[in-house]
Amino acid sequence: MTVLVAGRFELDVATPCVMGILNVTADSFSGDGRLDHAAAIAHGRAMLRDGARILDVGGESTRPGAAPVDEAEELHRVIPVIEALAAEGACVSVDTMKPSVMREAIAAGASMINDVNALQTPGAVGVAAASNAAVCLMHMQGEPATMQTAPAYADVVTEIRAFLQRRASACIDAGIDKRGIVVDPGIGFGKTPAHNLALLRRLDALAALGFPLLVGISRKATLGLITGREVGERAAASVAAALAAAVRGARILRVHDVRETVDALAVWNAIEPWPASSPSRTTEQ
Ligand code: 9MG
Repeated sequence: MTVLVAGRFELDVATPCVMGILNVTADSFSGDGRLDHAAAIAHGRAMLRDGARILDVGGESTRPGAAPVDEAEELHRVIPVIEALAAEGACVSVDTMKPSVMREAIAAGASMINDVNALQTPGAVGVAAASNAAVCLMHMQGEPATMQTAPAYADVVTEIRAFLQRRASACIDAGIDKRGIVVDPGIGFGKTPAHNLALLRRLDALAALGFPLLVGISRKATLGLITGREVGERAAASVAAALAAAVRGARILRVHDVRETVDALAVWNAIEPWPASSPSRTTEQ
């Protein structure tokens, strides 16, 4: 499957593409949050100029221990940003766990739902099925407040693969178009660094599910552990990890450092073309 249908967009995911992270929060783990709408919109435009194919707009931080945000505040943060960028032609994803925010975001022009809870909140699958938005189903063990306390798996790859297959099947049974489903192992969400590295090494097993695979490792703690660098100094480590993920089958890289990642993917492709080697593109239907 090489095309991802997301609202009015058809994204060619035969080759890897970049999703730019647009946090409209005060407390993003990577320190990149922007509560000012105009600044967030300007940053979104800059990421599009740098080559992002999708912008992932979020108003509630999911970093370990982050304070929850209520629905009204989350809507206030994300809707104006989604409206503005979608009206300019961007393929916008909304990063939320709340069905009500999903619904309003789609009405504001979002073409994709990125749910770190894999649409398990009651009502979430129904909202997605009633729209033509794509969905990203991410694995998380536990919940953001406590997920890093003691993550444990018998076999992390097998368990996460089975979870993603179950969630994708539930979505298809509920009427979600299978051409709009993306799966994601959820690097850092209820996982130790060893779990994260095991998953990155075996992304091929997750890609084999047949859905485009999204990986988000940008600036995360595992990279800090490997390099000894603070969160703001992890761009090179993030690019290296994104490339390694792409080589193993990831087709959407969720990143902060869009320009650097797009350039690295282009250079890799020039040297060693991706298996299905056509230039990545996004078209509006
Ligand atoms: C919101 N968010 C933070 N990290 C993420 C990741 O790795 N994947 C997805 N889909 N969303 C994420």
